Formats: sequence, C-alpha cells, structure tokens
Amino acid sequence: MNRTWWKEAVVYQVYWRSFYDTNGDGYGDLNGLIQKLDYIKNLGVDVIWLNPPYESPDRDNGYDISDYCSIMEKAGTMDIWETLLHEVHARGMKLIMDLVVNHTSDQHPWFIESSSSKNNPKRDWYIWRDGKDGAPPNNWRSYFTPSTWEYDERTGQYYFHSFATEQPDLNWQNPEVREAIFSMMHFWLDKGIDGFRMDVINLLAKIEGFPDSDEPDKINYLGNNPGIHDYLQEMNEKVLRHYDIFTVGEIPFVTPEDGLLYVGEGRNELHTLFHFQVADDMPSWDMLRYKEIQKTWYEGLYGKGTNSQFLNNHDHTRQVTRYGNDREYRVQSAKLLATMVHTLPGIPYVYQGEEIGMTGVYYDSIDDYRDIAMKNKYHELVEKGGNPDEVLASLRALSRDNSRTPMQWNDQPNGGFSTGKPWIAVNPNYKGINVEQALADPDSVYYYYQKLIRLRKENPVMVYGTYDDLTEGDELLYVYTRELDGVRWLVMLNHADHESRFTLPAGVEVDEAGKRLLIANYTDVEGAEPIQSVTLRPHEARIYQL
Ligand code: ISL
Ligand code: CA
Repeated sequence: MNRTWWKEAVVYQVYWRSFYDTNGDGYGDLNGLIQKLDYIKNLGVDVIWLNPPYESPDRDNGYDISDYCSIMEKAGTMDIWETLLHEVHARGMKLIMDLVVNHTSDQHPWFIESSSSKNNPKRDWYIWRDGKDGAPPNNWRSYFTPSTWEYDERTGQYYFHSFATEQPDLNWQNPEVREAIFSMMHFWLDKGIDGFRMDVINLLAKIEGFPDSDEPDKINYLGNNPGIHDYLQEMNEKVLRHYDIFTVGEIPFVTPEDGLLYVGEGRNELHTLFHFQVADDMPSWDMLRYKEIQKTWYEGLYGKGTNSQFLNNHDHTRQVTRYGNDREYRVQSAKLLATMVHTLPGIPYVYQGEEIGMTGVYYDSIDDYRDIAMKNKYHELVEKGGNPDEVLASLRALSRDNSRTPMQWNDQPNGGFSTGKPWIAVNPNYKGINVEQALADPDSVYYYYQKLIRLRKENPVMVYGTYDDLTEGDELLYVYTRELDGVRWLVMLNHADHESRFTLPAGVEVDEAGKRLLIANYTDVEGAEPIQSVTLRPHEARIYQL
C-alpha cells in the first residue's frame, strides 16, 4: 500500500460556534479557535476540519450557505479566517474546509433568481417540477421534512430539497452549476487550504424522472445514483488533482463495495469517506454488528482504499454517552472507545470535547433544543397527534444538540466558553468535566488521547497494518491484532460494565518475556504480567506489542 501524509493523519473536528467565544455574543468564533490552536496542537493532531463558517442565514448551523466566498459575521471576517489559516500552518498543522454543494440556502442569490420566474437564466440551477394532481411530484421524504418537495406560489412549481425547505438542492446536471462550484473550490484551494470534507457528496446525482418509492421512509433513494461518479471524476479532473490535498466525502447509505467506487485508489475521485453504518444505523452499542462492519470494511478496502474511524461528530450524540458508559465508568469508557477508534484501520477523527470525555445533554423543554432536524421532527409528530412529552422523550437520545453544547474549558460560568449567553445552554456537568481539570490530571482522558496519537506517529503498524479479530461472536470482548512487517500489536477491549476473562486463542504466539505494554486505561497494569489468560476489568483497554 503506498504511504501518504493524509493516511497517517489524525483529524480534529472544530464545530466553531460551540468552541470558544471571544466577543461575548454567545457564539464561538474563528478568533476563539485561533486562541486555542496551541491546545489542539498539544494533542498531537495533524489536521483540523472546520465546520462551515460561510455566509448563511444559519437555519441549519451553516449548512445553508448564501455566499460561498465570504465568512458569516458570527464566525468573524475573511481577514480573521486568513489569520487562522496562517496560524494553523505556522504550527505545522493543516486545515480542511467543509464543502456543502448538494444544496444552498434559499437565500442564496442563485436561488432567489431561480425562483423569480420560469424563464430566469438560473431557473435550471435548481430542480423544479410540476405537481401531480395538486400534490408533490413524488412521495419521497427528505432528511428533515415529510416531503422532498416545496411548493412555490410565485411560479406554481415545486422545488426539490434533500434537507430542510430552506436548503434547495442544486441541479448538478447543469454544467453551469458544476463550473460555478468548481471555480469556488479553486477560490479556497488557491488561498492555500489543505482539502475538503464534502457534505453529503453522494447525493449530488438524482434518480432520473423521480419515480415514487415503495418504501418512502427509507430515504436511501437520495444517494448513490447514476451519474455521481461522473460528477466526482470531473471534479477531480478539473479541481482536486491539481493540489496536494486531502479529501473526505460524507457518504451515507454505502456498503464497502459501493464505498470503494468513491475512494478506490486509481478511481480518481476522493481519498476517504465517512460511511454511516455505525453513526446512522446503530442507535446504541451492538458489539456483533460493530465487528461485522469493521470486518467487511477492512476486507473491502484493505490495500485498495482508505476508511475513516469515528463514533461521533456534530450530528451524532457523544460517543461515551451513546456507545459507552458516561456514568461510573466515564473515564475508562472514553479511553476504551478512543483506543478502539485509533487502532482500527482508517483515519481517526476526534470531535471537539471528545478528548475530555464530554457527554450528551438532557434538556427538559423542546425550547432549549436548537437542532432544526429535531425541532421539525418534534412538530411533525406532535401535529400527527403525538403526546408532546413522549415525543420529546423519544427524540432526546439522538438529538444532534447532544454534541453541540459549548466546549467546557473550566469550571467558571458557561464552562468558560462565553461571557455572554451561549447560543445553546452549556452541559451542567462542566464543573466536573472541563479542559482545565483534564490538563492538570496526568491520568486524564486528554493525556490518553495525546499518548495514542503519539503512538500512531511512531508506529506505522497502527496505520498500515493488517487487522484480525480474535473474538468474533463475542458480545463483550473485542480483541484484535494489527500486523505490519513482522511487528504485531494486540488490542484488548472489555466493552462491559463487569469483568471478562480473555484467553488467547491457539495459534496466537506470545513471547511473554519480550512483549511490551504500550498503553492501558487502568494505571496499575503490570507490563510483565502474562497475557495468555487475562481478567479484564470494566471498560478496560490495553495495547501490547507482542
Ligand atoms: O444527522 C444525521 C442523523 O442524525 C445525519 O444523517 C446527517 O443529517 C447526514 O449525515 C447529513 O449531514 C450533513 O448534511 C446536513 C447537515 O445538517 C449536517 O450537519 C451535515 O453534517 C445538511 O447539510
Ligand atoms: Ca463570538
């Protein structure tokens, strides 16, 4: 497998509006990120992924863009963004920007023109259709609303939107649209950015004719449609291949076979992807399913394409809450999940706050939530007759706001995030979980991440090694090896609230005297203790070099 800088990278995701507020308006900002760059650098990461800071009415927190080439006031200015890029590079890190080109805001001048009349030159930049007998053109659901179609009285037609009604989809069939997007990409790349995280990039191509679906609630008809690979190859040819950059596509609804079409080496499309078999399709921890996902992606991609590893981001509830134990074993569990994400094949992502074991949030009232996806769903279900308290209870666990609460810097008001009123309330547990405390504690989750990331820098086996699960069929223990050029690592994880006994299967040779303990999340583990048969404590994680 050929080696590149981006395969070896660890990426840190900054949801800037919740990171650090420097002017007291309650929103994190780019100046705040600049002030905290040393904190990020100290973790050892290579790349920062910045969520969209572009001009936007902010109905979907920046994923509804009204001007691709300017910065929204809440985030700062273009000058501040330029300083950010400079300061990131000055520290030897890289910056990748979010690219949101499946849709724009309905306030984008392109859409304002497009919707103004049927013969406007930009009419065909979006997807307009006549209704069918007074109803929408087909029965599809969007991510955030009951229909993908919104009626516009001005011209008596419907426009298509995969997300909120305020996020009309661009018509990628139109070559003028593609050229406009490609030139915008050059604009950012020529400023010196190091790549893109591409929002729902597999949604660009739509099914010809928009036929009704037999299962409208299963929205996978939105993605992976004929034409998508032509668009991405054209993007690669006209834009991407001219720069030494890193690209990661957000690609829901893919299996490893389809995934390889996007990231296969030699396909000339993208470098890596986020698939959503875990984040979208595994609501709570399911060890057997998780192992199966790891195995099939490893077998599908190893040596041919590069995967990503993540368990949470700004759309998905914090991992220690959703997939671990955020109560009595919070610290051990956060470290175990980190051990897993950083040792499975693929590029590891750290979502801000994960490195101090931040948890999901519980608000009493729907009014305290901000997420448009959750709010729309809440109103839809209540309008259908649902009991408001029960509806809220059913939506809390996976609300995107779970991961969007302000970064907890210290035990001061608002967790030190802002001197004003935060746009979303801080998690009340900030007094016990915050950066200041993590930095003062040598056994903190933070320093464990730092050590894991350092191990990755020093050991190519973590990046390029083969993967072999020794515990297939086991619902609690996850033990696997990684191997490269004669170097063999053993990763032991007890994903349970109680002890589990693990015995090495026949055929796995250990030189007991020569083995080396590389990291452990319980501090009292003796490196020399034999591992032929081990009792692992709740949420215990260890890595050995055999
Ligand atoms: O949030 C999800 C489930 O809770 C995901 O399915 C998510 O909506 C989907 O992966 C697409 O997300 C991306 O595009 C959206 C934006 O709202 C998200 O924040 C972004 O990550 C539309 O641009
Ligand atoms: Ca601010």
